Amino acid sequence: MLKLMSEDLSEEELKEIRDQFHAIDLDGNGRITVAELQTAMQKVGGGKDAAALDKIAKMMEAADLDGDGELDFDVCLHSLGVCRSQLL
Ligand SMILES: [Ca+2]
Ligand SMILES: [Ca+2]
Repeated sequence: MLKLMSEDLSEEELKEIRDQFHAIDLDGNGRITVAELQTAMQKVGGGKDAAALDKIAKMMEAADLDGDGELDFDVCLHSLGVCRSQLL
């Protein structure tokens, strides 16, 4: 999984994203829920209002390809950058 996703990322970039993933994954189960994502965005200054939180939920929904309500690390590789650029 990581090998596939890391093809166009440097080791450094991958490490940075993995660190961010772990920072967002509050209960440390290796998957990110919409609540964890919203909490993380608020911490870094995003998700200031209901509209922003709704936007996070919508992006989460769009990124959650298998529809189980949680994001795996490989999905987050793609979505973290998008979330940050839109919300910060
Ligand atoms: Ca989690
Ligand atoms: Ca999922």
